[in-house]
Amino acid sequence: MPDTFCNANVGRPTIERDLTQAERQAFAENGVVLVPKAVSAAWVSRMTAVVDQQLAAPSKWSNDANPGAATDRNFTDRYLWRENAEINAFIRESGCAKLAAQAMDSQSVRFYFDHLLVKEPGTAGPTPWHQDIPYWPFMGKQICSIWLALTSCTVENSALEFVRASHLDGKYYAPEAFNGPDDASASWMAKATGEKCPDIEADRSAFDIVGYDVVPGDALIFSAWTIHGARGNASVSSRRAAISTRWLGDDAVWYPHDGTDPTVKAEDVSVAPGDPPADDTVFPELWQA
Ligand SMILES: O=C(O)CCC(=O)C(=O)O
Repeated sequence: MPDTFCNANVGRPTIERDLTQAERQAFAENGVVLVPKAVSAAWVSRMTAVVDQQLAAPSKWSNDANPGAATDRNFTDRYLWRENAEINAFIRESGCAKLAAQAMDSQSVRFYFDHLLVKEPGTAGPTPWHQDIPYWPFMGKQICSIWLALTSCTVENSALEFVRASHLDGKYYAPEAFNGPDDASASWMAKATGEKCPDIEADRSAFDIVGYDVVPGDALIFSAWTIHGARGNASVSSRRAAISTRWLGDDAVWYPHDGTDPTVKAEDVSVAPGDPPADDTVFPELWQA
């Protein structure tokens, strides 16, 4: 059962829970696990406020299909933790670092980046099926995301779907732009490597697809190697919003190469290719067993 405590730094009640043995096993076997009530309502409300702020004033790392619109807007923003005090508090104090460590069976975890993912009502665009690892300048199996639901959503309204156990396939699929091939803010993907992700929508029955309806505070923890995607948001009235945080475990190594996310580049870090990301400024260590 989750236990409630008051975090001395923040002075607000929060919830911290451990993964159960069954949840750890589900992550290992399926490459994804649903974690109900991963964080408290207070964190959901604080991150929801950040989403509202970023929609109104996107950062240079945003990706916005329909700026300012209340409907049909597929919006992401990322890499805010260094300037945004609320996200900085979230990654350090919400308990997510420990959840990531437990899922990956890792002795320590370092933080990579935060990612806000919003689909306003009536956003037709799906999130293409993809793996995360080819977007990032890292290699290793102990790398994961925690996608925290800030709104309720069903699979029909753009809750995430996964190809179960695809993290074990040994495949490395080239990244795809979330807002389609003409998306200028994703031009960095042009030089990406990897084979083309299979056309899962063309024959869904050929894949073992699992989707998760969620309520605010639920989290999906998934391996960076697990294929995942989402439909558009079919709701005419409800936003779908989430914050995904990216975590590096014991076997992660720095692997800069063409076509990866330019938020952190080789010149920004003090580590050499092939080394663990032991740069405490860029990839802070936020959990140790
Ligand atoms: O929220 C979405 O639509 C996509 C999320 C995703 O791909 C991720 O967090 O890695």
